[in-house]
Amino acid sequence: MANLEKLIIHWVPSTRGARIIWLAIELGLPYEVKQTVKSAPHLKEIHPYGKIPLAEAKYTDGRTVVLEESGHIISYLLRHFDTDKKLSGKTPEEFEEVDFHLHWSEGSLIAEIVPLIVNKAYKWADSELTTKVFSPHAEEAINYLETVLAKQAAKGSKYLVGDHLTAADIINHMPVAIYVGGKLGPVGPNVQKWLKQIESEKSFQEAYKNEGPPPWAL
Ligand SMILES: N[C@@H](CCC(=O)N[C@@H](CS)C(=O)NCC(=O)O)C(=O)O
Repeated sequence: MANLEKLIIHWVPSTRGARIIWLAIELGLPYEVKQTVKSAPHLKEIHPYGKIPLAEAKYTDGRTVVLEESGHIISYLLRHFDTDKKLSGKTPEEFEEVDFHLHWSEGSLIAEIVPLIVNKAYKWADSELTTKVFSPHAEEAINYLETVLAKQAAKGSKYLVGDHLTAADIINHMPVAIYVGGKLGPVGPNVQKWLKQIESEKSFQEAYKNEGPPPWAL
């Protein structure tokens, strides 16, 4: 069977890119970070969508598997390289919960938060659309995480799924960090504690060591 020679991670500071570096570190994969800029034309030559994160899994038999879209990249890497199920969920129930977060984070959570960042950046924060539609939806998503984390805390866990860091924490970090750091709405104590906890992990510190200013400060 061919082995992974290298995972090339195309990365831009202050984007979703570092979450893939974080995952690669946690999985102990050989990886190389190629820094670029958003919408760089060469990215579309690698994958026609051309967004960050974008990764290329290079195998010892000469194959290259191009990986695009956070949830898909993470799920591919878990399927192929998380042999002891460390980051995928140890039990079938935990596996489903992690898988839920891989979809929910990009499909729901970030979708509720992006309009708030845009409004903040363009100073439309007092628009009716924000106060009546976007803010309540984002708040609902963050409250959902608060509920999950409160239940986890009652069981003695500091993480979203099971008793240790999983891909659920990794994928949700960025949208929550933006929401909390950008002061986009109220945040419960368990979400705040969770954010501090995962940001204190060694693998996080390593993955984010070259990170630029947060998106709300750009
Ligand atoms: N849902 C996608 C979002 C990808 C995305 O929009 N990435 C941004 C950076 S965080 C990007 O590449 N923007 C540049 C552009 O829009 O051309 C994922 O999670 O991979």
